[in-house]
Amino acid sequence: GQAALRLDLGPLLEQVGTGKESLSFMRRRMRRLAAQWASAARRLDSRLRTRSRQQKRILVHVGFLTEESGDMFSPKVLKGGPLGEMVQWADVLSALHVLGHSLKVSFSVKDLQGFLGVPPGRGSCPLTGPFPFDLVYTDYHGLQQMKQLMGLSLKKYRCHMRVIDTFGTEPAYSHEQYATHHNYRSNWGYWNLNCRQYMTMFPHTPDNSFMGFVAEELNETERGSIQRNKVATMAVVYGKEVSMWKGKDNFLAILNRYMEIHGTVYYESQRPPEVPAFVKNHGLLPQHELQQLLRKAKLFIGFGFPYEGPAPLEAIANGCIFLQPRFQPPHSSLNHEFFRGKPTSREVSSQHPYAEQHIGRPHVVTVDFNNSQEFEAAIQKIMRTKVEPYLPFEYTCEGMLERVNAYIEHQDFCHPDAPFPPVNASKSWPGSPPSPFMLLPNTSTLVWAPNVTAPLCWPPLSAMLLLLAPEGLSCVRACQEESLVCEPAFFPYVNNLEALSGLQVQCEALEEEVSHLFPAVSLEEGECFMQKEPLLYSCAGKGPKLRRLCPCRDSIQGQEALCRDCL
Ligand code: U2F
Repeated sequence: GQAALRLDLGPLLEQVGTGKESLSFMRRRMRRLAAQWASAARRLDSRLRTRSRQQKRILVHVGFLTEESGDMFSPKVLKGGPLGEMVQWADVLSALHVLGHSLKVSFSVKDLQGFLGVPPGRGSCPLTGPFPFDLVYTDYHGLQQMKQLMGLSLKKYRCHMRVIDTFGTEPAYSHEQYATHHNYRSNWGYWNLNCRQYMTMFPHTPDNSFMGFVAEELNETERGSIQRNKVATMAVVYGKEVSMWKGKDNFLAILNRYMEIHGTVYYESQRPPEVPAFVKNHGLLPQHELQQLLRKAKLFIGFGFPYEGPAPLEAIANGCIFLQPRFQPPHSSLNHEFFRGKPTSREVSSQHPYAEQHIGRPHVVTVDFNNSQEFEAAIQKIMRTKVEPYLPFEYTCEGMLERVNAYIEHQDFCHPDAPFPPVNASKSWPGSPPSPFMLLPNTSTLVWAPNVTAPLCWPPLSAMLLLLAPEGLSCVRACQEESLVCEPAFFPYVNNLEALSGLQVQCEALEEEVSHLFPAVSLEEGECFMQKEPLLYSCAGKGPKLRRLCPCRDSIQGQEALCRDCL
């Protein structure tokens, strides 16, 4: 049947059920944002109505909340534990429901088993018959559980999987054999998925798809009253768990000279010693009360942990300025305990790189906290700076609906020719010399918009701009420096000599290899390298002495996941 937008979250709330603090948290969030989802759906409706959208059969299996995975999260919901993941799952569920698809929701292995039609019993059991879902949204725990239930037949159905993965998974870690032999070891990874099947919390890793979540939107009345009620001397500290306050006394002391400091730190009975007496601690607040506090506050300040959570976006959306530490050198799985074992070598340049790089001043101030002069000057400046509440479009309900809908309509990893085109695709290239060349303004980077078409490719190839990265740079960076986004879906179309000659590269020799660094050109030998393994196409890959061949694309202002021709 056809998918029709739904304005009522009631039926979804019933599907989510009760019985755990994590589920109650998600239900409260869904209820609180229901009106916002409905009005976003109305706005989107006029844009989508002209298209017919198939209703998809979707299973949502939240692995990390199952008893079988140990569920470390639920017992900590009211005690300062991580809530970001639950924020995101609540929003994923809401978006899929609003988009009108047919949803099954599971928080236990037993329910998962029932939905998949695996007969009860011991041992894993191959599924017989067709896979009962078009799409499965799950996480790393859920994948493991499906493997236990379905055994090897999971491999057959893996193209249906979408994995919610906060910090992202890079191709080098995802390819089982390659990761094993090249020391890209991790606690996760190894599933041989196309990395675009991993969906992240922020658009930080273009090798993955950006799923995101939403923050509260303000109407005109609320905006007005926020401006009137801001207290220029009020600061809220980011950190609901005591450990996040350890060793921060001198920052707090400096801040205390200028502002009244509020906290929302969970505590049992006594005030935690890490939280100085001059701090007004409210204890962990329900989400809506935290929003009220943020509406009054001028400053929201992070001390380095948690990384990349939702709270800074909420603060900025409520008119706060977010002050956070720069990390020099950047934190990553190579040098920091928290990221160790995560399937990525992404370098995290501050507590919240999205806020730093995508929002920036005046809403976000990133400084070296070890330099107390710089720190103090930042506080003084923030108190004098006026800002409006700000929320990037991609974190509004409408933005999330638009993006998730585009993925559902266009991302197909099951089609025999998709996501990798037939090998002879290069035949469709125009004869050389290809044209047109372009010089991007203000740079010397040669960019080429090749004239190739491939109906199955999404984003469409019309969005492609091809460039040769400066030596040693990843395609993530190289595209970014031209205000573009690396688009891994385009790699198969540029993994050929025509693309290189289009960029006026002359190859002394040509090699085809299995490596996440290719396609690329080696500067020393003048040797060109093509990619042999489609799963290893990687925006993140970078190597010394290598100039990578990078397919980039444009993006819609405020919606980085989509290009202008993507909709
Ligand atoms: C991130 O998880 P966190 O849960 O630590 O992220 P935060 O940004 O602190 O907050 C998540 C939500 O908690 C809410 C707040 C946010 O939506 O409204 N909250 C609240 O309800 N009451 C309060 O008093 C304070 C906050 C990240 F999301 C995870 O993926 C990571 O695992 C984790 C560690 O890096 O950081």
